[in-house]
Amino acid sequence: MPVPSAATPPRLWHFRVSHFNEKVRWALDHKRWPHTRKTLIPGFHVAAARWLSGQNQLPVLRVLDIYARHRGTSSEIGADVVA
Ligand SMILES: N[C@@H](CCC(=O)N[C@@H](CS)C(=O)NCC(=O)O)C(=O)O
Repeated sequence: MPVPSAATPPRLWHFRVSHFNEKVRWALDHKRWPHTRKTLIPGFHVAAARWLSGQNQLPVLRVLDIYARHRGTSSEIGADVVA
């Protein structure tokens, strides 16, 4: 995946403490992708996760300028970022 523009950086919706979420933070940091982060609280995350991605789990990386859609699993996100 090409590096997204800094004008519309991807937004990572995540839990601060979670290995799935850490995997994606690591991939973003490793590739030095400009991005913003929104930390959610477990239990209160469901509405946002569902609205963003149609499922209940985090992390979700919102990459509007590339795919104009939302990505779901940490494995998909990590593979895209490090590709
Ligand atoms: N296969 C998913 C699993 C993600 C996952 O299990 N996330 C947990 C946090 S570690 C979660 O969001 N749990 C809350 C829920 O299922 O409502 C991925 O790799 O992203």
